[in-house]
Amino acid sequence: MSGTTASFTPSRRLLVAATLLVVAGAMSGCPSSSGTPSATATPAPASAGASAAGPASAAGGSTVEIGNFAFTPPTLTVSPGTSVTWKFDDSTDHTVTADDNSFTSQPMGAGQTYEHTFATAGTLAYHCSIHPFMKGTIEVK
Ligand SMILES: [Cu+2]
Repeated sequence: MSGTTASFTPSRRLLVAATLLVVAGAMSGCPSSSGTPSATATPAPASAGASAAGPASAAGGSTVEIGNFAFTPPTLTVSPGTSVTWKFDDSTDHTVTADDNSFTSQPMGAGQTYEHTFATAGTLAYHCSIHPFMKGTIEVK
């Protein structure tokens, strides 16, 4: 689904080019021009792509993934006003609950998201109220 269009392998490209040349030669019916079929016309840079550099994350927010009974990343640094989205993707429900109870989510399961905007600078620890050993931190600065 990404933009990587690895269509032709170089060898297949050459094959196609050679076939075309042969066909063209046969159609022209002129065997005299068989000096050296200059197949070097279009080198076709094989390494055009090397494009493994997809944009890591969409701008405008930050995301914490919840899976395997852990918040990832455990500490997320954002600037004031950032909306943080927690993506629940685990086999059981979790919550996102601030240690100071300034915010909390409902217990949520895989596929759900919870969002909270951090308006002011500070360090905010949070946890899962169902599994208190799950801890995370949002640093706003
Ligand atoms: Cu949990």
